[in-house]
Amino acid sequence: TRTPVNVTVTGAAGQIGYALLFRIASGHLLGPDVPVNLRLLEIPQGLKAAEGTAMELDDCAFPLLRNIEITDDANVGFAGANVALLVGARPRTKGMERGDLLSANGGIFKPQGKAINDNAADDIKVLVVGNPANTNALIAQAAAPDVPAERFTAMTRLDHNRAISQLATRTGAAVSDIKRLTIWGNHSATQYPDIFHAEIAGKNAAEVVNDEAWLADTFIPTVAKRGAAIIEARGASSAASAANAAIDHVHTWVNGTADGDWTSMGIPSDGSYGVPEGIISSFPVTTKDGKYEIVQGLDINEFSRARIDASVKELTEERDAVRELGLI
Ligand code: NAX
Repeated sequence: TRTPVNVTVTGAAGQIGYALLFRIASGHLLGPDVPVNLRLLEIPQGLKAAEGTAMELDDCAFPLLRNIEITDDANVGFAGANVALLVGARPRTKGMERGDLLSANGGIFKPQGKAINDNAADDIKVLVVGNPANTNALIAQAAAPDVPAERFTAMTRLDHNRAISQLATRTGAAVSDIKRLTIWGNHSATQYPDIFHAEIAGKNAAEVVNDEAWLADTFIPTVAKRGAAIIEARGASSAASAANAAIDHVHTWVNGTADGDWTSMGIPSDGSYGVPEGIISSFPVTTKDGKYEIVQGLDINEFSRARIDASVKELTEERDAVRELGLI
């Protein structure tokens, strides 16, 4: 039998945590034959609710779940972690400026990055879900100099999945027929969902759609503002779909992309496609044997170039702001 994998979830008592933990414990994160130990990291006010969630996890009698530890100490929470899902973050509240938001999150992600550096397993893989996810990932990464930079990633898989779903609805295609969609840039309203290299049942998606006005005026804003639309409809932000995307992100990273397809991940740029090296930006990536690679050689048209550049500009501004704050 396999040794259990240690999975740490921060913000475990939150709504994404509640949708996420049961799927990790039932084997959807790593596979149906991989046992897991769960470490739930919360702030002191969240500990009691996390204990309640752990009681429910016990009550599921999941065959793959070996043990659960609950803590508010990051050094304990990340001890021996093989996978860390950083979900807990400080949300933007009324009257908060971007600088306030970045520094509040720096207060969370800098110490967590250090705790990962000092305590996690050598093969640690980190996914940052808590917003602003790309820049929070950059802060954590900068605080973990002994961990290879590429192990710090940010979630744009929810945007990726949303874009596939919108494209399927528009074209009448099955979700499973859509391949090679790309989210570029920041997980924010400036993100760019790119269908120019996507395929629908083997045909070029942009040619199937053949409607640039729909792309510019409907598709892109619908995907980019979907989070706000969910809040408007549900009275709460995306939780189950966000948890599902986190599962997808890690599952794909560990288990690989299908032949002929790719996914979208926020990863440290190596300078590809003119994205400044070091910022954590979303790219098209293939994965294999627990490693990812940026898909190279895609032809970027003017429509795409302008939108990638705009989102990347926002990321470089966020990087400059956290640099100024001494967070990286
Ligand atoms: P909740 O407010 O329901 O839960 C957050 C939890 O994090 C709380 O239980 C809180 O006690 C805990 N927490 C706060 N600071 C912590 C710390 N320093 N250490 C450990 N735990 C801490 O939020 P939820 O709806 O679960 O969303 C979590 C985050 O995901 C938010 O930042 C949200 O903006 C972000 N999202 C990111 C998405 C993405 O695609 N990247 C999509 C969904 C979601 O909006």
